[in-house]
Amino acid sequence: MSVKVTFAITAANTPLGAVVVSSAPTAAPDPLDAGTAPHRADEPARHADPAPPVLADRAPAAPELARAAAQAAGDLLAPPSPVRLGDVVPAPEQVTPDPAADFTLLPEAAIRVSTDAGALAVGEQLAALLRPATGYPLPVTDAARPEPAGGIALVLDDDPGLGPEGYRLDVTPAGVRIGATTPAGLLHGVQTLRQLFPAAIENPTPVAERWALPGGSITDRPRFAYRGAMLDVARHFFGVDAVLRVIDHLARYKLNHLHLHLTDDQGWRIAVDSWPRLATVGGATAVGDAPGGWYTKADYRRIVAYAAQRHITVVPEIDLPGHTNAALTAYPELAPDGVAPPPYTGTEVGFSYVDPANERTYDFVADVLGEVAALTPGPLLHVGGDEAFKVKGTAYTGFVERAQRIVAGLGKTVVGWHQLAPAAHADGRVLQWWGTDGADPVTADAVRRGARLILSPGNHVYLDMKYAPDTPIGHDWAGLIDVRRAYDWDPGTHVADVPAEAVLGVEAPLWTESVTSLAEIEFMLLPRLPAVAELGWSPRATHDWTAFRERLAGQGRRWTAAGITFHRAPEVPWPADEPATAHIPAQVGTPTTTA
Ligand code: TNX
Repeated sequence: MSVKVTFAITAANTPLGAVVVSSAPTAAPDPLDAGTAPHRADEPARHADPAPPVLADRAPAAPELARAAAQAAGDLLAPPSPVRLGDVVPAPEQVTPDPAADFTLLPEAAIRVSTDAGALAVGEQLAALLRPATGYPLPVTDAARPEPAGGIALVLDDDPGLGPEGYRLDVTPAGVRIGATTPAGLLHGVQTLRQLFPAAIENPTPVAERWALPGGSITDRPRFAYRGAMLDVARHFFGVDAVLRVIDHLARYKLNHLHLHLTDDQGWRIAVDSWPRLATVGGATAVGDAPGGWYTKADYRRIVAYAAQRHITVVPEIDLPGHTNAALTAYPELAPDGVAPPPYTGTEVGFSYVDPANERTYDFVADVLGEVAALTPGPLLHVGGDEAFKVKGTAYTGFVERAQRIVAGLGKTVVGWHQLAPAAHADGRVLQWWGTDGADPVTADAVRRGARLILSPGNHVYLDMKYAPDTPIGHDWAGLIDVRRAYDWDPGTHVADVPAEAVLGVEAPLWTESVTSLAEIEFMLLPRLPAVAELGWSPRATHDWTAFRERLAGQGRRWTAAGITFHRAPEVPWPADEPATAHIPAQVGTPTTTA
């Protein structure tokens, strides 16, 4: 029995105890502005200087009257919400603050939801988000026409202007109302509402806090229909719980697709009944001799169901014809020479392929894609197609065209990396563009023939790239990607000669050659994933780095309160009172021993 010594990165997942965040503005009150002069609940009301005695022989001057009014109002003034209505990531389409309409959630509040199973499920999710920190019971009830009534109403409305994912959120003294045409829209509204509460709402245990919300209205809907992230579970394997947590991060920023890169040279991660050795043999390895693993069909269904509850569609990828060493170790008959290669635990690419000249290869493709399609309610099936350096010309395009027909025969829409471009068009096909130079005539030509694009420019959204030269993990072949670089590009105009209408949306891939734990996943995703999410969701008119970095800074406290690891990128003005516990440790840690 061999003993492997690995180094476990110590996760910074230590939820802080009772964090009370109260960042109400502390500017000196203007005595003439009695209605808005801020003060904090935990300090005595700021009274103006004692009003001078009113002399009988003259009428009081206006400033004196104002001072007297301010004094009378005194403690009755509620402190304003510590969050501004526009402090949301991704930036909403339209924000209309009403400082006179702040609302405070009280212990007796209820969540009232339209009578609809999907809306009720969103109501339960909202309650689950708010109960831990508030400690309030927040019962969820349904009604034909729910009203806020001092709590929160989630209402399925007939407002076609909002589209399938939009919502309208109103905060008034009577409570909160979120309206949408679908449960997905309600959930996006809920994610906005979550960010409008004080950051302590993320605490896993009750916090003594005034749960104030800024008054006003938000009307919001996405710019692009496809907003995604990819997790490579092949280079390193991540269990179901880690994937579910990543899904939570996607939902928080209104992403609606999770692309799972399920197979590669270093590991095959999904059970296939008709070719069982793919998982049992091909799944046993990972980069650097890290532990392998694979998802049973029940595991995969759990991921799909958890994502679906959050209105996130899973896009499974079986990478073909290259990136297949793990499959070849399990089934050497698919290898061009019929000989099993040794398992591969390095990080090179482009050396392996299933034999495009062997009919058995197409049985394999049809069986695998058939089983994966049957597990996947979403319409998209990703067939990879990248870096098959040894399958050239018509051997490559012929293989891709057959794979595309197999996908169509399963009733799914094919997605592939943009290397698929030279192959014949297939109805509805989607190319995932990961280039680093927007001048790409081959892809532009595929678009003219009908393809649509998901944009994942390697030098902007490859979240396996380092932030800076000293980032402890990650690559730099596509350059360093700091937060600004992840944010400062426009999916609508990025690829030359591709019109915005051909762009389905954006996706941030996380390749995991150097990523070995959930803490490291979070460190690479945050804070760049919200930048990509904003490109996918927010209207271009809101694009503004200076404003974005301020809004993003507010997320840091939330991640800390929730025990989420992130990179304190220096270009983001994180609040000074942020405890510095969220740093990923350098590549040192506690040695753990696995047999
Ligand atoms: C390229 S981009 C790859 C992956 C690697 C990644 C590392 C693409 C479709 N393929 O196989 O993991 O670079 O950054």
